[in-house]
Amino acid sequence: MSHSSARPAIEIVPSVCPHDCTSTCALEVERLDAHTIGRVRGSQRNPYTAGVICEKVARYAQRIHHPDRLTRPLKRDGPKGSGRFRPISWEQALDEVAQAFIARAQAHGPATVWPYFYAGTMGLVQRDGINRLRHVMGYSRWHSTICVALADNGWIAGTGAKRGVDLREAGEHSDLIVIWGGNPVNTQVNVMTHAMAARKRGATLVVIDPYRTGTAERADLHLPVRPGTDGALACAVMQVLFAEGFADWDYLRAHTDAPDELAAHLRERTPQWAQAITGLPAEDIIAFARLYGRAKAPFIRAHHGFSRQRNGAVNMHAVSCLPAVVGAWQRRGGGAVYGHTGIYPLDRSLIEGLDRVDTSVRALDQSRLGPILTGDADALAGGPPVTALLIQNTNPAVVCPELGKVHEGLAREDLFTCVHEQFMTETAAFADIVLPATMFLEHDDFYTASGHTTFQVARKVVEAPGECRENHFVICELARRLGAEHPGFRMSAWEIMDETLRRSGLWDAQTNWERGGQDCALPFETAHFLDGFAWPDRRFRFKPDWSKLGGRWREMPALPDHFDVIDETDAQRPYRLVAAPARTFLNSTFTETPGSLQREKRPTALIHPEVCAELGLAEGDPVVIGNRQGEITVHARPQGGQQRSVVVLEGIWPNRHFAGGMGVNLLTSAEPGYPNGGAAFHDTAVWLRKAN
Ligand SMILES: Nc1nc2c(c(=O)[nH]1)N[C@H]1C(S)=C(S)[C@@H](COP(=O)(O)OP(=O)(O)OC[C@H]3O[C@@H](n4cnc5c(=O)[nH]c(N)nc54)[C@H](O)[C@@H]3O)O[C@H]1N2
Ligand SMILES: Nc1nc2c(c(=O)[nH]1)N[C@H]1C(S)=C(S)[C@@H](COP(=O)(O)OP(=O)(O)OC[C@H]3O[C@@H](n4cnc5c(=O)[nH]c(N)nc54)[C@H](O)[C@@H]3O)O[C@H]1N2
Ligand code: SF4
Ligand SMILES: [Mo]
Repeated sequence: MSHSSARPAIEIVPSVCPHDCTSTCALEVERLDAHTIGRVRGSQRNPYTAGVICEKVARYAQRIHHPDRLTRPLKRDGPKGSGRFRPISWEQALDEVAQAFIARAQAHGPATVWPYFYAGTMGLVQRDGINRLRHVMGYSRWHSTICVALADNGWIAGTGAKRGVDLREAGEHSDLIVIWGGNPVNTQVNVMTHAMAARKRGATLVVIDPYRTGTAERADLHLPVRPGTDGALACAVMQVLFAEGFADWDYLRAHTDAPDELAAHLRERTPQWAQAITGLPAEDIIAFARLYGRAKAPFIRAHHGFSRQRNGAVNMHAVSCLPAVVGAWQRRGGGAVYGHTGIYPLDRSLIEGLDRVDTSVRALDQSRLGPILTGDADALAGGPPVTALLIQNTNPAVVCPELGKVHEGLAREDLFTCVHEQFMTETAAFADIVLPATMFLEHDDFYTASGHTTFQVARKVVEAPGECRENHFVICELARRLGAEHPGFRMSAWEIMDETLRRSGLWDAQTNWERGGQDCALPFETAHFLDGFAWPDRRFRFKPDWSKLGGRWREMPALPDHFDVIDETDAQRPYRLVAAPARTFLNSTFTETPGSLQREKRPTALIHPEVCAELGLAEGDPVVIGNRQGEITVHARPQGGQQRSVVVLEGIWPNRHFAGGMGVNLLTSAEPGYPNGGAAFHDTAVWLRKAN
């Protein structure tokens, strides 16, 4: 069949999606030549992701071969934030960054330098290697709060560990699936694969979300709760469960800490009580409680979305109490999951330099970048000003709360900022030095998953364009120039992976790659906490010791409750803004790809039709959303299925898409959540006004 002019067959190469999404899909990538990819598909090798991926990653060729990719190091050539740059060599760029860090550390002490990163890639070597440099140099430590702090603390408060029952098992065996506070149709499509498989078998699907999401549209029952009140809803559900004989007292006595106290405490937290707080009719709360109580194997998929409230950890904990009350953990397909990242037995010390941590160095809160850069003494934890930033894998000029202060801070002429990026993001535009970064298909790395249980190694698939370099290269080259010594700075990414796997007792990198990942799932008894919750007394905690989880615990309720610290509405600000994720963006990533922009169109506020009528707003009209931090202008869309007080704006659109030049995070607060910080992105009281 072969003849000389035939094109070579397209090669199909395995990879792993690196994006900040709990699905961590196993991928198959078409390699057209050494530099070019074609389609990206889901791989069947992983039984959780099972060949299904989201549309944005299926179109990855648009992103990796985007004409706007950064390909050369750049030096600022105009005022701060002007976006004017000129190309320089890697040598010069790295020398200038190292010199700036050394000079500022001499003037203010090493804690003046703050390596600032997040999860643009979830690959452990490329993402977390920056911590090795941080710890060896004594730079300011990192308090990670932008995403999981509230949810992790809330989940761990009761169960003791970040793990739970596999959603695949629920897909096969559960008769009631509750998707609580998340919109997986947008944010992690594979949850729907398993939830819909259950529904096909006859299981009931319940979605608890302030607005009628794509996920809610697939549900048998949608409870449009008022944002920040899930604690009250969970309490009322438990009140009904105890009152109507659905509580499993044998289980409660054997496996939980304070069931009698809980039952007594809940007596007054009736559906009527919760109606006033949640805005949900008491009958609907009772109906849901009965569905849950009668189900043989009810399963809760708890998401991050509802934890992004000042009281988010209390709400997550309250929800995690439900399966303990009815003993659902004992049944196949029953129980709950929020994430599985606690199952991977990984020794991260080589990657992160954990052997070199100095706990006397101050830790700075990721979400409080604005207050930190504008000199808030409390946010600076009593230490020196931050005068140098090294930013990798994150776009804080768009995604961080209190954006007004973030921009004011990034514009400081005395602040030296190096941004390592794939695109000229709005953060990179503020930099002194911009370095061009590889994408996941252009470097090696390995990945844990939160939504499933397989640990996956991925190899580089194609050559990077121009002078793009991986994160690990930048960290090692800076280490050399700064005099930082650690074995990790002298190894390749692959060598670090191999050595980490060896120390962790897992398959070596090559074996993992050849076999398509190592499944770290725990046995049934452990996954269901039947051999004990992860506490010394092995009991689930209805009464968590919040003081062990963070410093802001004194005001917190001892037992599940409505913890009334949210940004409540008042006469001036009668609406609650939910700044939800968009389907074809991933945070601010993919806001550069044509396919995603076409679908998302423009920043749009979903507003109750009656409110639209009152304000004289028709579809598409410009509307101002504001609070004391500022005002933004977006387009209105009347939408039912949500409470009148709820306004939803999907997507972390770059600021340039808004008429006033600032986006949704101008309005969100950097005030830390309880008990240990965490950004409350969906917890914002606002006013609305028709724009002139
Ligand atoms: N397409 C897309 N995918 C993404 C992302 C994205 O931006 N776009 N982001 C990624 C990231 S970083 C993460 S962490 C994950 C998060 O993914 P999940 O953990 O699945 O959570 P989300 O889907 O973000 O949850 C958002 C939903 O929470 C709802 N919500 C907000 N406040 C409340 C509340 O008080 N109560 C209740 N019950 N619901 C509430 C919102 O209305 C929204 O529908 O998704 C990842 N995947
Ligand atoms: N209003 C509102 N704000 C939010 C949220 C919300 O729901 N609403 N969600 C919050 C949440 S959950 C999160 S996790 C944060 C996420 O916020 P970020 O972590 O900032 O996520 P992205 O905006 O996707 O930016 C990631 C950046 O990393 C870059 N990148 C990707 N891979 C690499 C790499 O290998 N090397 C380098 N050097 N760069 C790379 C990408 O080009 C991209 O610009 O946003 C938070 N902000
Ligand atoms: S669903 Fe999530 S993990 Fe899967 S391909 Fe899309 S972004 Fe990546
Ligand atoms: Mo996140």
